[in-house]
Amino acid sequence: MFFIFGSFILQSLSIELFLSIALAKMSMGKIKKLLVANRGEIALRIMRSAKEMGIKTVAVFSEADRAALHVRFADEAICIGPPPSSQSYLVMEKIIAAANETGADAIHPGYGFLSENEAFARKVKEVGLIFIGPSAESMEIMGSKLGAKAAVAKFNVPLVPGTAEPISDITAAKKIAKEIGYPILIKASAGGGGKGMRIVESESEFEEQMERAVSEAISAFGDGAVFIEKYVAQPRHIEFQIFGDQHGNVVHLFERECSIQRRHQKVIEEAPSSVLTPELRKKMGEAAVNAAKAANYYNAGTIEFILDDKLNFYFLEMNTRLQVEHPVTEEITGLDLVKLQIKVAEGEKLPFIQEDLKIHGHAIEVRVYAEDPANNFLPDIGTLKTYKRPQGHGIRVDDGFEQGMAIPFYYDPMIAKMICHDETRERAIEKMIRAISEYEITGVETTLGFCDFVMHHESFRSGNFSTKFVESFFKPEILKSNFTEEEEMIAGVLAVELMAMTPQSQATLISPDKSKWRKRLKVER
Ligand code: MV4
Repeated sequence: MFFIFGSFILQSLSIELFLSIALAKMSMGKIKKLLVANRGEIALRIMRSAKEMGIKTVAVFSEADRAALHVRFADEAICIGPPPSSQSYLVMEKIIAAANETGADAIHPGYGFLSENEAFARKVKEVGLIFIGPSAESMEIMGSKLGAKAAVAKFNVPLVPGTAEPISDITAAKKIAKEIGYPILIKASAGGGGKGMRIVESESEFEEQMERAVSEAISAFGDGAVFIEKYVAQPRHIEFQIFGDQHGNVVHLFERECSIQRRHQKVIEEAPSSVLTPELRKKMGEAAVNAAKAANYYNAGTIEFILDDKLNFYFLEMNTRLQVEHPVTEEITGLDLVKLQIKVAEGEKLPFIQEDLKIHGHAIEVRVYAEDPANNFLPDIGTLKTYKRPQGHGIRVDDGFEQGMAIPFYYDPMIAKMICHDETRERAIEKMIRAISEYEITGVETTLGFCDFVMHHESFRSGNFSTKFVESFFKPEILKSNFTEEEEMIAGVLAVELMAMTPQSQATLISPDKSKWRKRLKVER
């Protein structure tokens, strides 16, 4: 009897213990407070999703960002140093200290800054915090281009013909280049953004270009390893959004077309791509999922492909972060990718399988930079004298500014991302044209006029364009003056009339905003 009673107590004790461990495990992954190690629109975008999930938010900011919107939006904010990012947003210790000080249990790196830094991901984990992103091991595999190519090759992902190893011996390299066939590309293994990349048209320029590629790679990445690939002329840049959980499930969330870029900086992205057939989408999607599996990948990632004129596709690299252009994927899938990232980081399984996912309509994103497209896209830092966002159905503006704010000179000059979503590509373009015309920004030059030019361009509208779009079709003069001779004559007449007026009537006739002069001239006509 005593024995039975004893074992009953023991049993119920062990059940209780089991239950409490299980409960602790279930809530262990639950994030209560999230530190966002970023600034601007992406910090706000991440915090919005966290807030909806009942998660408290912590902002970090540099001295240049004291008045920034992400600081005001967060539940708590900590200053992490002087304006240069090398002394603030890039200092791992300061960010981890801020997390400890505020009792945050997770860190979201956003994009840029520390988002693809494997040492940071490792450190965050070591101090017992959750890193919202992939494992440091996955980041390490994909961080080297050659390492990434070697890993995905084992999973049947198509690669551009080329060398699998870094090249150092010129004679051997020339022999390989000849076999591949000119033109070829020399790329830096540690590369990114086209740095350390050289086209070689023929054998006679091989040595010179190789020397340049190596020295560029050393100065930019401290690593001179380069490799050779067949040069794909006028490719399209198509990337697949993938998502994995920590239980081995990986799906793709379709593609984004990112061919409209200048100097390796994207300006316009859309989803889906107008060149993919359902069959090609399925094939590329499967290759993207395989590439992610090759790195035991979880959380959000992007597989970059180039597509040649015969619709052959090749893996280029993987980006192990949430990307700037993720909203177009959100619009066509109806998913909130940041919420999904947080849930996956908490240990949850993906709530869907591939077959559940469908494309809804078409989404286009334009990046509004404080840059002057008429002047070689030079950054134009200043204060937003007027800042009025467009409104209406299917328009989303992700930004980090309000009227009167200054764009800090220390960081990326992106003012906003504007995303238009509609039933078809044509309607999304029409909506974007309307939205651009409604967007009012004065005080700085912006890329809005350039984006308007692209939206009207026959090559963009037909869907028949490549990564060469900007250099082939865009001439700065296009934006410099598009007044007709007649308009310029009216302007002259108005100027004479104005000189004869009192200052008060002058002020009522024209606004200091140049864009209004044009509207006025059109009315006069
Ligand atoms: C290429 C290529 C053509 N052939 N590789 C540019 C940056 C880096 N991510 C890879 N890039 C390219 N690799 C081969 N074998 C053309 C580019 C390229 C490009 C790629 C994607 C988006 C825009 C681009 C603009 C110019 C060149």
